[in-house]
Amino acid sequence: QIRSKADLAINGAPPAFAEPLHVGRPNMGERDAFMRLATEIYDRRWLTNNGPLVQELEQRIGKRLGVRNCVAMCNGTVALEIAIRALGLEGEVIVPSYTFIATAHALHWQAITPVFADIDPTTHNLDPDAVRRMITPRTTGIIGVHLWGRPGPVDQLQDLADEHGLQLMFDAAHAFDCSLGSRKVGGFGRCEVLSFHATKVFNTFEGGAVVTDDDELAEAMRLMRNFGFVGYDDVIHPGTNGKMPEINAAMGLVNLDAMPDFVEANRRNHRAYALGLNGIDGISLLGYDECNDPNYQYVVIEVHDDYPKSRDQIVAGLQAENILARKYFWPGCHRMKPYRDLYPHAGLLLPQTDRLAGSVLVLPNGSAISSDDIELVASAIRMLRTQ
Ligand code: T4K
Repeated sequence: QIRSKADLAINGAPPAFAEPLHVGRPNMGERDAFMRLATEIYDRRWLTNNGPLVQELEQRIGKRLGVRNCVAMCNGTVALEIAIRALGLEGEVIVPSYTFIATAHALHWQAITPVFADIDPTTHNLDPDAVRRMITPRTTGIIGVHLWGRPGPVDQLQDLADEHGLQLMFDAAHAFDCSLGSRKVGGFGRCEVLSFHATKVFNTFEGGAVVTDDDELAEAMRLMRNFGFVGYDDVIHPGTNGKMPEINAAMGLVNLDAMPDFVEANRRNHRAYALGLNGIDGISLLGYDECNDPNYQYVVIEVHDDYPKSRDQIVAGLQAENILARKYFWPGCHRMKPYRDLYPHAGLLLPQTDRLAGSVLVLPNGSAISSDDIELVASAIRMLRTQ
């Protein structure tokens, strides 16, 4: 525990942690089970191109999420690009700016204009009224993001999409295995995109998938992820290389078995953070609703005006302790170089995004973090307040 100002690294004390404490330390399932699958891959000499482990992973994820199709991909960004193309999006597509840059890039990369809409400051998800204000005759779709794994306003967005004849899809990179009440994430909109990056609650080293109940859409995406090939010689669709390798699927199968442990560790960590941060004026921890089967992957705190330091000062203080807290998703996509020149006035339309991007920080979580670690992190934040 950091008990006095003199214990803080910014005041010259040794850092609280000898090794860096990372936000996205990967969750790892059983090593022996992974090695067994790796050996099978070696013996089989089938390394990629829709191998048996990829097919098994797709089956298991589809069943788990209650969707008819899971199309595994090499990462979440390519999965987004393929889904966007399969839906025929063009012109302008409305997205939040308060998201990882990949959501916007997946559009811009395909010469589609990402039009940034503001968020609801309490949920951090798209505000349907703000989305409505951004619809123009060039709009073809909306991409909602279930930020931090908390499901977005799916019904309101679906109503808006229906009213204006727009396509709706979701970036569910954070929301693997989460629900909205009794409805599992995976079945909302025309399709939903998952990321299985190393830093996600469920990882395949790198990886991703598009899940959908639309068989035709799934078939198109299966073609697109494999250059449009059907059989050995025939190309019937434009495409790219979005395939997931077998070794990634092996990691996925092992990690699927361990999901209850990962989520339980995250939930335990969340409780420990809630306890540790309790009563620190000016700091609030973003909660999860138990009814929505959260995966608790992100420990998100907001620094309010009555905390005497800025968010960036806290981050600097924590980094001095070797606690690598992150400023996700600062400064918002609209202020990143590829977009700020294209949309110089976007900031005026995004007051909540600007405010949140300047006041949120994400703390270390995952199965590699212990309750002692969390006590130490919380005590650092408590002491930094008085510093
Ligand atoms: N949509 C949304 C809403 C997303 O959040 C993301 C990805 C995507 C789409 C795209 O999906 P992918 O194409 O990535 O599948 C990280 C991840 O790279 C990215 O996947 C994730 N979102 C984003 C929120 O976070 P960085 O640049 O912050 O990651 P990085 O490398 O700094 O890792 C975070 C921490 O984790 C580091 O302090 C080190 C630690 N770490 C990381 C890796 C990779 C480890 O300890 N071991 C590791 O193997 O973006």
